[in-house]
Amino acid sequence: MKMKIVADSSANLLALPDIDFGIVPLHVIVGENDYVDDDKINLTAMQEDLSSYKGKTSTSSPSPHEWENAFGDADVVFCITITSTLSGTYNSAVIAKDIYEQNHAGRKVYVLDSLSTGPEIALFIEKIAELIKAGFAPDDIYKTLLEYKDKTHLYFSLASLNNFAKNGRISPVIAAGIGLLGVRVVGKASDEGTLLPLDKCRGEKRALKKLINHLKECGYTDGKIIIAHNNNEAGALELKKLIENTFGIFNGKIQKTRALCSYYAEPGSLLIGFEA
Ligand code: X90
Repeated sequence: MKMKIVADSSANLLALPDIDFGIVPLHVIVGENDYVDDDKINLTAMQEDLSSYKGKTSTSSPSPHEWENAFGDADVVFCITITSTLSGTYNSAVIAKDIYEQNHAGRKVYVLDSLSTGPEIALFIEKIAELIKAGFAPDDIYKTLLEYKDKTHLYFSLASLNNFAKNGRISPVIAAGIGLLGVRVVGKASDEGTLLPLDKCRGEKRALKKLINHLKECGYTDGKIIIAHNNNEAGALELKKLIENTFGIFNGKIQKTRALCSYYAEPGSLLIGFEA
């Protein structure tokens, strides 16, 4: 039985060792330019374009057809999407699932709405890969995944909320002031899969301190952690050091955001997914 993991590009991953894995790209649109969030994208060019362009910019979700193509010829697909509350990506995956299962009797697609994005999705993907390699049956993998989802979190420190507000994905009142004079917002993915602001912080140091406090509140001890940063390796390394100092371990890794997360988590931002 051929099993495959397919996720959208908000996971910030391109490949997975020893596992059949596919990524479906979202798009970042800057005027006439359509940046496809795949392995061929020039992220530096996209960022320069975004910084200099004065007109409207936006993002768009993949079509059902793109999902279907990524399912390939797998008998069982585990499909993980960015939160359905902020993107049409999940809806289009569900449509693709129905078509795929109708066209190929006996095949099955499990679609999981992550209610999150980035590094928390990456944790889900790694968990599924582990379970596939350990030889578990599809239904058991899916059940375990749902239990796992209750133990993971996504927190962030965002350098600006401009693109969130401009695209109607957060209220302008909440966005006001973030980004000015180094003001950051620390917050989390809510249970409903929306952006929940928790603290306004002046300066990165304070933001990192808040993140550590949130880890403690969640009961974090030594679980897996993935940090994703947009052009802020120094901040990611500082956070890693604080985690080591506070919890005695950094059981994780640091990744760079790809296009979709880089658009909303603007340069200087950090995302952190962890198991508590
Ligand atoms: O369909 C589309 O065009 C994509 C819309 C995506 C909107 C959300 C992107 C979030 C990217 C930003 C920080 C974390 C916020 C967490 C909320 C769940 C990452």
